[in-house]
Amino acid sequence: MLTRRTLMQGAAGAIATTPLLHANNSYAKALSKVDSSKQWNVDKLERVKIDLVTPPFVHKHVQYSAGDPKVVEFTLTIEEKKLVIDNAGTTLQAMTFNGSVPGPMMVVHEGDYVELTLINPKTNMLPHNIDFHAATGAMGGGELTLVNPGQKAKLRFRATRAGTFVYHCAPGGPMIPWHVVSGMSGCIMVLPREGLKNELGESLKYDKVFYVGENDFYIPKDAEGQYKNYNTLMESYGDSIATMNGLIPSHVVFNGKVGALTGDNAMTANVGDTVLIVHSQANRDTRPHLIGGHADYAWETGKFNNPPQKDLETWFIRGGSAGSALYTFRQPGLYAYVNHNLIEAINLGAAAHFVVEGEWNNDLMQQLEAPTSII
Ligand SMILES: [Cu+2]
Repeated sequence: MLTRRTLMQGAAGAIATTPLLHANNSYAKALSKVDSSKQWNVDKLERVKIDLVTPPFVHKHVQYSAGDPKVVEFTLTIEEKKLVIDNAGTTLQAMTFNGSVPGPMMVVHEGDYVELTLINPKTNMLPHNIDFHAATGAMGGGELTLVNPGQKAKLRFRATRAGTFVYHCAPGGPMIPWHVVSGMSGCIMVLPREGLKNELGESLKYDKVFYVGENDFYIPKDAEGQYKNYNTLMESYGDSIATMNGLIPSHVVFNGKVGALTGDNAMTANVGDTVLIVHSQANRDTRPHLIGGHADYAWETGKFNNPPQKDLETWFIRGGSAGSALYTFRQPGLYAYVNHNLIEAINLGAAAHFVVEGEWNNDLMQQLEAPTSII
């Protein structure tokens, strides 16, 4: 019999379960649904040509309300060149996309078509290609983009999954790890068409986005224990493979060099800014940590159609992937952003800085007594 009491119990039960159901349903509804079986006439879609920028910066883009799919055009030019990778002048015979380590970050929206022109100038010595983890199709486009010096190729793929994904060179056999640890990786961020969402399906927006690409380098040493300096890529090959196969990196760095993102090159923000930090590692696991801050939201695996984790202290980025963390700075100051293997951060180089300006909040932290003698 339906009484007022049972009705109320039912109502109470409904209330008790509502938040969970609400969260799941909202998130599910909020996910962008891209029908990859729908055939678009690519020739009639709007085309956008993007000028890529050097990391940690990211080209301008809209975060949400992306409208119909677009064809987004990018160009990457491969540069083989010697780079200085620490403050002692140690050099790497590097291989790069667009001259930087990591290569530039690309941003598109789920369902867009990515159209990449890959150029291998004749001044280079080696064949290269690009494998997009975001792409669907054999070798991630690697077989279709293998270019000798003096050649270029163009690949189009549909970005059917939302998230941050690594791209890297993969020209075959032992060339693959050598090219990757010599600098040939980068990241593409495929945003959901309606932007990022929290676990309840509510919109999340960022004021700034930075791209941190982490690399492990394996610089051979001479008999005296000094890092060797090579005149050409091929001259470095044999020693480099032997050092790589020892699996002990000589350097673990953000953005190609010890100190690339510290001091004058620190990333900047203001108190109240919400910052998205995208972090890739194409070869090896890492564990980013913002000292004195957190990830308000983190997509450790980088894939935006999963609800983000909240309030993380350290997040884990699997080798061969890119993840991201969203944080609103609440206090001014100098923040170190590190790989929290602290040996790798402090002794080998995997550290960056954020300089944050604004008003200090004593409620969050206050020095009650300055250091003074105990006696
Ligand atoms: Cu390559």
